[in-house]
Amino acid sequence: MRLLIINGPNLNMLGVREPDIYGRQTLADLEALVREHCGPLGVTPAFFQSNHEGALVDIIQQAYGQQDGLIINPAAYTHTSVAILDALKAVGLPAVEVHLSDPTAREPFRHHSHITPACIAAIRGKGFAGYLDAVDLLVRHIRGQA
Ligand code: CA2
Repeated sequence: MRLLIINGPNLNMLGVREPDIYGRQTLADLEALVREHCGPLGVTPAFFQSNHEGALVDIIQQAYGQQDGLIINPAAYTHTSVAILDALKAVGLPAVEVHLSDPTAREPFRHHSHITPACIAAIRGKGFAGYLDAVDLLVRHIRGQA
């Protein structure tokens, strides 16, 4: 099973700034953790991070026919991007939305997600563990369909 893990704008700054909110570990640490978790499950993960909305739309489109599922932390685009919502709907792959923090417990402008309607689940506020839960959820979902 192939899963693509997509991280949006500023998540390349993990471990560099704002450790109180996002922790001290880096994006490379996150990717290594997910890779380690995927191995015994027979999942091949691929990773992509971009600060650009169009690049995120492109990679979602490219996943069509190539990946079995998507894990996406759209970061700030969560709250603004109809383009990412439309791309997820267009490819129709099972997707899980992940947030390190719980945006619904932060500023009001973070409370709404444009992305959730295109996802089978949204996991918020569990830090890196949320990505591992997303892998488990997708594996159950995709194998359950087979
Ligand atoms: O909690 C999350 O994962 C968010 O998606 C993170 C976004 C934020 O806009 C969303 O509301 C919730 C921000 C990502 C910024 O990442 C940084 C990481 C380290 C240092 C600075 C920013």
